[in-house]
Amino acid sequence: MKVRFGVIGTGAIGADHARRISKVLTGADVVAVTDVNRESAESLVHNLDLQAKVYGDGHKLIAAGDVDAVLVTSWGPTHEEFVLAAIEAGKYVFCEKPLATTAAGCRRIVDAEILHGKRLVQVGFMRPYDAGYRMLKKAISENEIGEPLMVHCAHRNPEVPDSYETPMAIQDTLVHELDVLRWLLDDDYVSAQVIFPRTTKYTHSKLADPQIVLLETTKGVRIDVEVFVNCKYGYDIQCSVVGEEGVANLPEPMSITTRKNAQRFEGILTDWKKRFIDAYDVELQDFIEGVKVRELTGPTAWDGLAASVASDACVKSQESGEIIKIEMPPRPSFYR
Ligand code: NAI
Ligand code: ISE
Repeated sequence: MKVRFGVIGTGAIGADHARRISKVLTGADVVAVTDVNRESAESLVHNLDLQAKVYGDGHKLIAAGDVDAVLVTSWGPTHEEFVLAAIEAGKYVFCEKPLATTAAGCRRIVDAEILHGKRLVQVGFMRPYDAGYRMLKKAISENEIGEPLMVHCAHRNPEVPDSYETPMAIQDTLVHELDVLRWLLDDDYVSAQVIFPRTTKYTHSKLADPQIVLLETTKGVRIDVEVFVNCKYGYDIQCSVVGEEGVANLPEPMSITTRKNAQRFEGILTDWKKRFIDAYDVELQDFIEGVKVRELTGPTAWDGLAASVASDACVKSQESGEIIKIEMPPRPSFYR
């Protein structure tokens, strides 16, 4: 039996996920789509040659009898409403990050899922599915570099739209590190601080860019993440874990080395879609397999909440400049 998806939000990642579900992955079809911009939903159906119905809104799509699983790829502030509606309808839901824009919103989702009594939600944190991060995790768990002491990261985008403002560096961009580093270190955060270096001339008045985020974990690991979203030269994700016995670095994406005109060079990707293309494929295939056997194993609503609690602290620190304590509520046994 194929898993029948309904897609809410047919913009950049919604269209890309619809493509992978219908053309790349196995065991699923897109049977329903909706977007506040109806033309966008209609052109997706046309471009991918889908046998899918276009719905007037997300709630009608969730209620549709032939939709088994909902893919939420609309704007962040709409996620909570759709995820809660899917849980209420007893449907599986894959929600792109952020699960909700505040920790309070994530908590409402966690509570609703626990009340339902069975996992229905997977959050679109794809980095734990990336082969490079998996290698890094293996090196740490097999004690190849000893106990981790420090982590140095960079999250660089070539550019962002004008609608991208200072808090989005945390809520939209850093949130990937907030998730993957908890997973990598098997740890939680206890404090966060954001500091602002000299600002690039390529930004605008509502976006302080770059930013440096300093995090501390319960085990005392210190993390620095440079978030630089107008770096111009490419989409570049770096992660270096310094342990007691050695250092493990996230591998660079595979690329040919070209020798030409007395130079030797390697290309750098510019698009997040390409950088994590395999990870997106694997995370969604994993969700499909989970829906089939009624047992999801990917990033949970609790992971969404944990990232959001840390994210809220970082945004507070952006505003005050202070070190903000992070207090994670105790993890319910449901998510152990
Ligand atoms: P986008 O702006 O390209 O697309 C969002 C689409 O949702 C738009 O077509 C918009 O009209 C539609 N939409 C907004 N509100 C709606 C509603 N109430 N009902 C139906 N449709 C609605 O944005 P993009 O880049 O595709 O991002 C969407 C979400 O995916 C965001 O939460 C973003 O953070 C996340 N994302 C995750 C990535 C990842 O690496 N995991 C990468 C890019 C985006
Ligand atoms: C975007 O929404 C993503 O999720 C990308 O992975 C991230 O690199 C980018 O900064 C975000 O805006």
